[in-house]
Amino acid sequence: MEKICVLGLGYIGLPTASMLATHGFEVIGVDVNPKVVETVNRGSIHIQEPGLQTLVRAAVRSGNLRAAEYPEEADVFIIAVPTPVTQEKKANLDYIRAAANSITPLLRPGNIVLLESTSPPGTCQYVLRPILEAGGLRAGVDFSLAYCPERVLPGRTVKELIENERVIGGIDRASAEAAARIYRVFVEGGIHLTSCTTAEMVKLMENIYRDVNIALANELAIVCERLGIDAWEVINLANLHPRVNIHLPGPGVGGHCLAVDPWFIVEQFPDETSIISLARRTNDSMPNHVVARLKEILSGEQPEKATVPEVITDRDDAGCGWKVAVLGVAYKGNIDDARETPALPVLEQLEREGFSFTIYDPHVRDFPYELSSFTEALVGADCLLILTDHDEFKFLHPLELGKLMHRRIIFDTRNIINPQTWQQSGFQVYSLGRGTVLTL
Ligand code: SAJ
Repeated sequence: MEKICVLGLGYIGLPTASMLATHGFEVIGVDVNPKVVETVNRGSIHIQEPGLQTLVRAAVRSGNLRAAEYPEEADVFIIAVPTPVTQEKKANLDYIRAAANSITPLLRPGNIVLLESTSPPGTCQYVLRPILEAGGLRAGVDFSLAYCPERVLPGRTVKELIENERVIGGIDRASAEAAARIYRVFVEGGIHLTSCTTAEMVKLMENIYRDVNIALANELAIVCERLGIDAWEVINLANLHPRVNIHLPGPGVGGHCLAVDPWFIVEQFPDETSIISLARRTNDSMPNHVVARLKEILSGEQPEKATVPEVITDRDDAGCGWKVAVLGVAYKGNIDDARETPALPVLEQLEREGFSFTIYDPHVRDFPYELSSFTEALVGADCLLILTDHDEFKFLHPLELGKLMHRRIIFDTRNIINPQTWQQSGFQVYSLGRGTVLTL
């Protein structure tokens, strides 16, 4: 039985390791976090993803998946570690380097090394290759080396891992073919072979395309608010054109991909990437816009029990006295992931501006601000602020909620509620991308 060592048991490494284990490979899943190792060895999961629990349990029970803190000799090594950006928007490849350094002493002739982590163009050739070759073996001669970017959508990881087409880039043709042989075992979508730097660029452009398109939608939303028309209607109608696919506006772009990957190219080519960096800045400015709009919405109202602080601090107390119930902090709907979530800058600004707020999210467990139960979050609130498009928020009962609240105002930044129903229950309804109180 071929042995595969998967480095990193996160959102990609864990499903990939489990998938390989349930398809007849002996798999060692490596993670630096002992808690993750212990959880996986129990057949449990530390991240929520539909179908993942069943997959991991099956993999562990089959005896083919085992987790460990350190890598072991194997036939194939798959690196699936994070590649974050630093504060200065530079790619941080430390985790890739550490993973590569840990496998160099274990490499044997005939091995295959695969990188899955999203990486700046050139990483395979100029970062990974020299580290692995420092052990004395030569890539393309003694071992194969390829870039095999993951493409799965969080929330649909298990399904997409099987069904999506894959792009695999080798440092040479033989490396790409060696990698394809492994993935073909469970991938039902087509597998397309190319060079490793091309594959790195393909992966980045997929997410950049989305980020730029969302920035366009966000710009459109702000213009429509000023115009007093409905951006969502504009998008629906424009998308009827067979060659137009405008994405959706929102409170900002989060997650560990779209908000991060574009910087990998901007860092290398700052003078050639004005569109990419402008899109990033546009999307990053959306939390500001949400708070500005919220203040505008509430400025027509006066909080009844405004508590003016006795000591004047350097904060702007514009929001003092208002209680906002925030619904959703995950970076997008129906997932538990709050990495790079635009909800965080929204909340930080609300805090700076003296608003009080409560937060409810039915999926997220781990968040820098305190999370409340649904009822706790709503009691006495002046305004509901929807930041995440969780399904749970699409079917709320405004009449019931209204009874718990102090004022009936809702600001929906995802366009997921039915404005008519809410208006009929006495709510003032505001949406991102719509200029005024909605009158249908
Ligand atoms: N968003 C919008 N408007 C939209 C679509 C998304 O504001 O029209 C926001 C979301 O709310 C979220 C962010 O963008 O905050 C990103 O969400 P997403 O669903 O676009 O993407 P991710 O980051 O969850 O996953 C992406 C996917 N890339 C593409 O669809 C091209 C996924 O396939 C990749 O595997 C993943 O990045 C990755 O790991 O790179």
